[in-house]
Amino acid sequence: MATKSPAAPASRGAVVLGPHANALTRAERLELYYWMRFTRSLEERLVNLYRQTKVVGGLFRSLGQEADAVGSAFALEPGDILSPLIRNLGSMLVKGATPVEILKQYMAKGDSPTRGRELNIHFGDLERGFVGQISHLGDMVPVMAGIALSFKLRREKRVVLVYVGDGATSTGAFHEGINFAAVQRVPMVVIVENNGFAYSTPTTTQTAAKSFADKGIGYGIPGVTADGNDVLATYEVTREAVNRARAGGGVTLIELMTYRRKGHAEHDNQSYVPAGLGERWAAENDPIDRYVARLTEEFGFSPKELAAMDARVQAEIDAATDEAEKSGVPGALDALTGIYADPPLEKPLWFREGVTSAVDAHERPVGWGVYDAAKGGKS
Ligand SMILES: Cc1ncc(C[n+]2csc(CCOP(=O)(O)OP(=O)(O)O)c2C)c(N)n1
Repeated sequence: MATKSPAAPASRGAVVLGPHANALTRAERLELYYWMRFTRSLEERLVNLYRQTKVVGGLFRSLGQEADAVGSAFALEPGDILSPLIRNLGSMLVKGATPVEILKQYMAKGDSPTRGRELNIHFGDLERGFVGQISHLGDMVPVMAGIALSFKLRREKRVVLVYVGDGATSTGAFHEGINFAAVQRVPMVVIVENNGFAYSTPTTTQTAAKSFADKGIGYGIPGVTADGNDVLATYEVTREAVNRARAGGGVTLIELMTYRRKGHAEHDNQSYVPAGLGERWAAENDPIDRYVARLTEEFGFSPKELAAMDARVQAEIDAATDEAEKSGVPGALDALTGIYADPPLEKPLWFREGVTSAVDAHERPVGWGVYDAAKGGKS
């Protein structure tokens, strides 16, 4: 049975490697470290840029959740597809999103993947295997169920992985999507990231269920709980579910126990979080610290080797930042690109021609009249 995560950090006892994690090569073990470190350092860079007001809009951190995002995405094959949420930067990096793209997105650059229209990690690329997320909680579950169904109908041995937060499990879309996927036995894995809070709502008031994994019973699918702050445990449980889905075994619901160490977004001061809780998770259950301990004590990596990796990550992020900063903001008329017929049937903004400001002339057809307060609104 899962512990409700806001109460206390999960125990850090010795974890036995499962067959999938056991089969990882030395290079793959190091790669897991690289992606976790990359995720954290890239977010730290984004915080710097946010404080310089170069990041426009919200900044969403996955601090303390890097193992959950990276370990699960690492269990996929290149042809598989995942749908990330705001705390799955690590999953997107594993699937091939580049730091330059991420930085440009957050800075709303004109040549960012969404050309300044959407911020943070709201973009997708089916070639690389990640779908642009819908912000409405739970809505990616039916979307991904549909993609998984298309794989099944086309007899393609591909799997989808969909991430939801604990809050998203309370939506109708989550229920409808997972039920449909379960009945159709589509190749899908659903990960519930139980990070303690949905915005300011603690998990304890989100659900009366003892664990999110228990919800699998209601859909007739396996539900398992794993330590989301242990990258190898996360990889193990996800790989098992992915293999099962690929072999025609249908959907698995995985609950990953983790903790959201920052607020919902950078602006959130977490006044609703019990004092000292975040600090305890940082000190006792940091996913990177835990993995570093295993890499050095169990798998024979030297601190020097890891330091070299840290330096590589830093250099790559510095280079990406320099490149992203060089780009300009989108041109005003770019707002029309991809929206209207191309080439346009009408000259864009024809009604503004010759107008120097909105005060000089109205932009509405004359027939609509103008508002005149003195005449009670009549023109
Ligand atoms: C249907 C819907 N309701 C409300 C929101 C506003 N909202 C955005 S994120 C969020 C909290 C999400 O919590 P959770 O699903 O647990 O994910 P976490 O942020 O903890 O990773 C809320 C309420 C939304 N996006 N969609």
